[in-house]
This record gives sequence, structure tokens and C-alpha cells, in this order.
Amino acid sequence: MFKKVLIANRGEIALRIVRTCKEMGIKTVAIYSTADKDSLHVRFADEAVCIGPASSAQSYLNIPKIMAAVEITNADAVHPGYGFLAENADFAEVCTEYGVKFIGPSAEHIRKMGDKVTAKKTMNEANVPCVPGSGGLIPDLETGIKLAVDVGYPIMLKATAGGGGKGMRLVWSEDEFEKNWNSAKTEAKNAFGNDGIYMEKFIEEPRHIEIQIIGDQFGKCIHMSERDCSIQRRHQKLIEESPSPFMTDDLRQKMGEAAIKAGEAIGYEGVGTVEFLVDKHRNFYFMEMNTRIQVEHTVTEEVIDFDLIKEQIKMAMGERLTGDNYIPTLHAIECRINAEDPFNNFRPSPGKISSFHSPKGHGVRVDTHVYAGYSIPPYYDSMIAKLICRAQTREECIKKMNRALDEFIIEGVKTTVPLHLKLMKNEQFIKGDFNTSFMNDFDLEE
Ligand code: MV4
Repeated sequence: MFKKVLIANRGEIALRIVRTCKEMGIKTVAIYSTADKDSLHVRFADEAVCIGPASSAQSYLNIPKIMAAVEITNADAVHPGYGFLAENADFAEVCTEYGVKFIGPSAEHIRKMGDKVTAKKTMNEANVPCVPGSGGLIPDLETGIKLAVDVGYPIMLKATAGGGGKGMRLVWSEDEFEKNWNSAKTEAKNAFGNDGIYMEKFIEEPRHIEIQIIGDQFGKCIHMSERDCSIQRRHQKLIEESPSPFMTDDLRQKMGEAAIKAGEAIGYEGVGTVEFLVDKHRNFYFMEMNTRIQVEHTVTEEVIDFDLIKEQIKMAMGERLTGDNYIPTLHAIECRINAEDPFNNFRPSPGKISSFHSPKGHGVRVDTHVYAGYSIPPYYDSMIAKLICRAQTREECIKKMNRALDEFIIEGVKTTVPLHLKLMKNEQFIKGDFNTSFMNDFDLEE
């Protein structure tokens, strides 16, 4: 049993973790930068340690400073949340060396899944369906051009250190291969200091459907069904939902089985997400595995009625998994509320929130660290709240989300609330007829 957990994060997820720890009787330590002194995660934690100035490099990403906070507070576990150091294998390793439990998988698993070529090889060996491609790093341009003929155009070049679209290029034909090869390599080198590139066949207009898994320390994994995250813009998710409107019992059975195989093949511990691309024929392909709790874990919580942070902490404490996979009977949708101007190219809109009223009522959940009078600092991610609605059916859930968005008052900064209101009224969205290209064609001015 952990006595005290240090939360190596900020914002809504830090507060989310504080809440579960309180319910479990575990003391909490918040860390914060000077820019975050008025955040609710600092207020509600049992202890709080200021670890540095606003810049992430000198605070939330600074491993020595975080370990010093662990030391002075005598925390026996660290929860990394999402983002920042959540998928930093070195951080997980340092925690272990210090004798504090990193609430997440081993450094080895983080490393393995962080390198996309290694991740894909591991999944191929575990018989998890993968997109056909180069089957490894491409040594040089000439080999790449030859491989593309075998794979068949259109193809995608991807950075092995990538994820989230950086260092990724779509190539339609041989005459544009060299140009894309060079720019992918340069972008990957600049972003990750690693210019390793691999190739995949391009899957046209796929859906992004991910399976939530959880594994214990004894080699057992179960799944908690899917989330559809196809509604995103420039690789930033806007809306997530569970179940996916595209899902069938048969497809869930197959994707769930594949996700469990993925987890059990490596002896995965804790909560994780196996991301798949799903084409219009319902073929699915492994894309990436996320070795952290995700922003959108809340929609899964709502449809299966489990606290995923609590389950995650229980796995870290060495509890055994019992029971079977979880299949949703309800429907949940999450809208990410960002301090951005959707009508001005999503320009960040930090500043003071002059007025704040969050929607309430049956089936409505708001996860946020902000309040009236709070100033959103300009240094971090622009997500300020998650609005999650839950109902018996998707149709009812959309109606509830419309009502809840209508009730949401946030003044002083621009937010994505008006965008979500438009999305909830969009015919294609209502029909569940969308894929990852949806936002490319979405007209904000309509
Ligand atoms: C793809 C793809 C089509 N075919 N791979 C984008 C982020 C990175 N994690 C993988 N991505 C994609 N990989 C093949 N072989 C299309 C995308 C993609 C995408 C995937 C999920 C969600 C949104 C997306 C938006 C554009 C492209």
C-alpha cells in the first residue's frame, strides 16, 4: 500500500489523481511551477512543492528537481499523469533506482513502445495485425524506392521516434519519393535527434479506434473496450467517444483480443492503450501503444463505471486482476475545452477567466483545474477542461452534450465551446459517419 504519492504533473490530470488518492486514503504531494501557484491541484493536495520557474524544462520536465521533491516529502510512489515525463523511460528508471514506485509500466516497456519500429516488430511477432510495410528501418533512399514498389503506392514514411504525426510523409508516387524522404528525415532529426524512417502502406480515410487495456504484475491483461478518437485536428483530439459508432460486436471481439495479445506478449503492467487504424472494410491495424493514462480515459470510466486511476494504482501496488473484459452498455462523449480561438486558426487564448460556470445535472461530468478568477498561463497545453456526457444511447448523449455546452459559461478567454456546439449539430457527426479526415472538410463558418 502506498502511503504518499507525488504527482509529477499539473492541471486537470493532477487534480484528477489527487481526488482518487484521497478516496484511497493515500497522501498526495503536488509539484508546481511558479506559474501554477494558484492552480487547484496545488490547493487540494496534502503537500505542495514549488520546483521551479514557468518553463517546463525547468519544472515539470526537470527530473533532478522532481526527485528532490520526492526526497524531501518522503513520497513512496510517483504518478506521472499524461504528457511531460509520462513516457520518459529514463524517468521511470530513475524512480526505480531511488526506490520509489513509478505508477506505470517498466522503463523497458516504455522504451520498446516508444521506438515505433521495435513496437511494430514486437506486435508482428505477437500476431497483432500491422500495416504492411518495410518491416524495419529503411537504410537509404535507393532501398526505400525499391521497397515502395513492393509495398505499393500510396505509402507513408514515418519516423521511428515519432508519433503524433511528426516526421510523417504521404507519398503518392515514385517521382515524389526523394523529396518526401529528405523532408521526413530532416524533420525527424530536428524533432527527435533520430532520423530513422520506416514505411507503411497508406490506409485511406481510416478511423482512429483505440482499445483500453490493463495488466497486472502477474502477466494477465484484460480490455475495457474502445474509444473512437477520429475527430481530431492536426493530431490534436477534439472529441472522443465510447463505444465507437462504427463498432460491431464481432469487431470489438477481434480488436479486444488483439489488444490483449499486445499487452500479454510483453507482460504489460498498468493501464495502456493500443491504437488502431480501422479502414472502411473494418480491417484493423496496430498503430502505436501508449504506455500512460490518457486524457480521454474518462469516457471509458463513464461507460464501464470504473475509476481507471484507482485501477492503475492498484496494479502498481501489485494487486491481481480478476474478472473479464468490460463491454459498455452506456454511451459517453468527451469534448475537450481548450483556451483557443476556433475562429482564428485555433490561436491560444491564455489570460484571466473573468466568469466561469460549469454545466451540471444527470450524466454530466466536468474535469478541470480552473475557476472564476483563475489566470491561464501561456506556457503549457491549452486544454482547460474536459466535458464528458453519458447517456443510454448515442442520440441521447449528443442531446445532453448540446444542453451541457449551452450551459457552459467561460468568459475572459476564447474557448472551443462554440466549435463543439457546431460539431454536435453536424449531420455527419450525428450519423456517426466520420473518419480522421473529418475536420479537414469541416466548415467552421457554416
Ligand atoms: C497512418 C495513416 C494512414 N496510413 N498510417 C497519424 C499520427 C500517427 N500516429 C499515425 N498517423 C497516421 N498513420 C498509415 N499507414 C493515417 C494517419 C493519420 C491519422 C491517424 C490517426 C488519427 C488521425 C490521423 C490524421 C491524419 C493521419
